[in-house]
Amino acid sequence: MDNLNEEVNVNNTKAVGNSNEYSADSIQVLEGLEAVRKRPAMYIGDTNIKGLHHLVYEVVDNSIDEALAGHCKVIDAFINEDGSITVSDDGRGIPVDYHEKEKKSALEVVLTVLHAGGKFDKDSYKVSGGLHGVGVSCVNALSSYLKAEVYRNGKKYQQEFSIGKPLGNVTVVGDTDRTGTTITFKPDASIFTTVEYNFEILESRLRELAYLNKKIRLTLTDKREKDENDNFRFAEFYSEEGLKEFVAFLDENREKITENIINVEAEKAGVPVEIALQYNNSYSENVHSYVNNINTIEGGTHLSGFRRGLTRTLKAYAEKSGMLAKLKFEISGDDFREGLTAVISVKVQEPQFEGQTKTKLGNNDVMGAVDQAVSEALGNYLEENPRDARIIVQKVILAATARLAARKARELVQRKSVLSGSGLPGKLADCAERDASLCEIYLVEGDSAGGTAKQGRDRKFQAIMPLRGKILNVEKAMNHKIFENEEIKNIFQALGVSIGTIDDSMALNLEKLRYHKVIIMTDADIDGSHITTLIMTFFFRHMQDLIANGHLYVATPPLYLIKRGQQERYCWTEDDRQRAVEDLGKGKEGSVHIQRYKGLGEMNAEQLWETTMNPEKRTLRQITIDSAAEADRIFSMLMGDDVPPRREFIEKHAKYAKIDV
Ligand code: 0RA
Repeated sequence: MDNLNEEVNVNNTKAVGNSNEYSADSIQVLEGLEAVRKRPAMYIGDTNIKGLHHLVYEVVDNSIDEALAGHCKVIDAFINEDGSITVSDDGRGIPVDYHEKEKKSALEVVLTVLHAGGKFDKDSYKVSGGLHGVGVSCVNALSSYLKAEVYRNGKKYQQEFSIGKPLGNVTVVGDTDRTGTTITFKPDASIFTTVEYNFEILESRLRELAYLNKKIRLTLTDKREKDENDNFRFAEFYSEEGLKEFVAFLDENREKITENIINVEAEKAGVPVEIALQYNNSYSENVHSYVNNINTIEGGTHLSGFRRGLTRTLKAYAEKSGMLAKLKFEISGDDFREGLTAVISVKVQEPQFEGQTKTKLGNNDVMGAVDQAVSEALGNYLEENPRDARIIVQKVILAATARLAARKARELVQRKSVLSGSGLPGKLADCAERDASLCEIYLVEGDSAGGTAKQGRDRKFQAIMPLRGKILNVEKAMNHKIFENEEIKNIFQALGVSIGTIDDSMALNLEKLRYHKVIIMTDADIDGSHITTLIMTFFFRHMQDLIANGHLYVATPPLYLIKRGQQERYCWTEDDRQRAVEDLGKGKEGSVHIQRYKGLGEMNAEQLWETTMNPEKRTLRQITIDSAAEADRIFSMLMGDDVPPRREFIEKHAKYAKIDV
């Protein structure tokens, strides 16, 4: 195709190239772009910050596909000065020749026909394509402006669009000696609730993509502002070894117990399988799975296959080595995954996604493929590395022993709670409403703020649960310690969900959840943000379903109260404060008084209600699990033993607003 004589058909009246040589005709028209504008959320998930960033992923995914097909090495992304996005690659360039059936150029088809991109090049191994896999035409539909620049056949071509409609035909705008595609788009502000891109969100997705697709260079440049050295903010990602480096990155702040990261790379039953795994001295399981570069947070057949293969292979080795001879109890599947960090990545031609968030793989044949791949590679590794093998088996035995102790502690707690009547903790000030979907519980730092919140709340639907000081650091504690902890028992009991093992809690019994909004409320200072992080870590590790189902929130108390005479303004940011001081400063009487709220305790009940608890006025930040892998790493860093990186991180992101998980 590349050496075709491609002219551009400017008038759209005459065909260029012919169908024997070129297969552009095979593109099928599936749906109009109006549908996308009418119901954007159906195509990109939502029209908030997540959907906004999804547009970039969609474009980058096309370039990744080109790279996976072996034609592209570098992908550069830019946040431009005007807030638009540019994604540029050095692939073959989107074809620009005439498409018979559509009566327009292939480029225009790719950019204006839903799903056209994927149907284009059947021979290439195309498995990428974002969660919704809608293609770049969908980005076009949702952009007030989009420009495609194609470098191909010694020419530079260009075509511009607005809300998905061509502003003209594709034209030759110059000569070139390179190939590639550059897409620039400006998200439509009438569609999205915000059009401001966040560097960190894009950065973490590009990093993830670099690890998942080794040997591709991805860069991100933020042209909106320069730093003190007059440089744009810039990040570059390249991984020579892929998943192995991903696991090393995730475990950077954990103590490894084995020498090497175990690497699995195989193709079984036509399914390419890549896995990297390593054990560390923590007590949590950190297994992240991907299908076609999509993080499958609900797991699925590939994850089941991995667990099966891992358990069977380790069990067989342990039995053969005689290390289990004296053991008087059964080892469970969970025990094999305590302290395990792993990334599983499979590429599936026609993935079936199931589950609430459509991130659970359903294809049955993938299970056996992953099982077989991990069994073979791990079996060989254990034979060749007896030292590591012994360490892993010892860790598994320790996990099984601890699990038994945890179960005993848990049973004790549950018996006690049955005995204590209602089973609700004494410190809980419950609400009157019984319909859980209308109920909220505030987890409040400290008894004194808890008291204010109790006075300030609407007791009809708001419950208050004061937590004393810092709750247990679950990242460092063993399971039975966690379930013996008073504050943690109180949280479980108040929420009405039973205390489970790590594995049980992944499938929490959310029908019993007594409040559909669980709101963390702490002081707006460093200590408060640390406590918020501790509580979020707890939910992340032990009630991840609660987060995944959108039940966890963080309250946002104001930082300042600005007063002048009778006028009062609450402020949440430094910018707010400056503006308020300027506004109120224009008045005549008295001076402007600035009160800095250091803690919730400095507000009276009415103020707390007005600013932070009243649903009409408050802002709640919903916690989501955008990137579970990134969240995992951040939690292990914030909560782990390694103090310097934690301090560095907290200082850099002085507000907890940044550790959005
Ligand atoms: C369709 C067919 C071919 C390449 C592409 C699309 C393509 C799309 C994008 C989107 C961003 N970068 C891209 N690079 C390539 C194959 C064309 C050929 O065979 O030459």
